[in-house]
Amino acid sequence: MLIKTNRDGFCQLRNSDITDQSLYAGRRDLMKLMASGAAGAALSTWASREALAQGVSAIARPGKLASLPSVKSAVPGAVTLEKLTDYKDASSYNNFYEFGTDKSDPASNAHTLKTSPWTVEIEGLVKRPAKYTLEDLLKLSAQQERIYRLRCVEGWSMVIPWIGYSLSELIKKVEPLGSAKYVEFVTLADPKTMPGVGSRVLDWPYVEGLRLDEAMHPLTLLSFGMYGEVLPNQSGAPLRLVVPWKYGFKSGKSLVKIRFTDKQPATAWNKAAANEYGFYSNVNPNVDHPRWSQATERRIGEDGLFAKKRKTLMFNGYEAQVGQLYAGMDLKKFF
Ligand SMILES: Nc1nc2c(c(=O)[nH]1)N[C@H]1C(S)=C(S)[C@@H](COP(=O)(O)O)O[C@H]1N2
Ligand SMILES: [Mo]
Repeated sequence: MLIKTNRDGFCQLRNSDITDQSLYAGRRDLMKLMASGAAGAALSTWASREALAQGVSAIARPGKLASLPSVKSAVPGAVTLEKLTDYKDASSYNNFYEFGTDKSDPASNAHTLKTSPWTVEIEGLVKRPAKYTLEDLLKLSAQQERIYRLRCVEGWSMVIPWIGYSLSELIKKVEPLGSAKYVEFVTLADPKTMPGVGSRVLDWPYVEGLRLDEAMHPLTLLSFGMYGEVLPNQSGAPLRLVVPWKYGFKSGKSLVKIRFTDKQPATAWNKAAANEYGFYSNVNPNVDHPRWSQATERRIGEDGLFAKKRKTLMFNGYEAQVGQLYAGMDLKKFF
């Protein structure tokens, strides 16, 4: 249970943030909502406790982009008590190679991305292949706020209040055939608006993949926003995946195609360096990257001279929710 395992994060939140005016306001709003019974019905006991402790929707709402109203998610594991990463850090320290390979490149360059009109094609082994507009997708299911850790394979992590709904909601609508075993995610590769696509660091378009049961897991989020607003371009606007128990590169940004297949998809990072980036890429402190350890991580925003590294958790802390998906598998072999 998160309340036991995240003592540190909890204490930190109380000491440093509890006096924050906006946090108080958020807690009051949430308590009013709960008292009126509007939110209570949708929240299990643990979820309401964790949401109350964090005052989720009140924190760091930057106010520059269109707001994205959401309800609190009741998906188990969707809320962590750790202190949220500052919006400024989450939107200025990014990996989005289509806009350059430096962490600051996406924030400087992604303004050229044109996020409207936008469509996502669903194809392959499904009963109902379709072309969805962004507007259709936004309405397809209720938007929820979920606070997930995202752990990059390079050794840093963030805690972000994402907005979206489980990808399973969309998958159920298109009805995969019995032969569908994998899902391939293709992201935009537009040389006109994405300066990085001219480089050969990766084989464009950026492609990622999941096993169908991983894609159907309720934690797998189709995300349209963060911190109460639509995604900033550098974070993968207008929609991206967030798979919180896997290394960050599995969470493809600016999705344009979702394809159901019977074969394991060839993914961009695996094609670039198969010995370094496996198909599964579950966060695992016991399986090192060939060039560095994965046992610890640096939390963005805590990178002062004396900041302690954090221990990386098995499946990024989501083992109770997703461990079963890998029962009996040799995770050193299927890394
Ligand atoms: N299309 C696309 N998606 C991408 C990437 C990318 O380069 N292109 N980088 C991945 C990597 S390596 C990480 S760690 C996360 C970073 O997400 P963030 O910038 O929102 O933290 O996005 C992932 N999604
Ligand atoms: Mo990453």
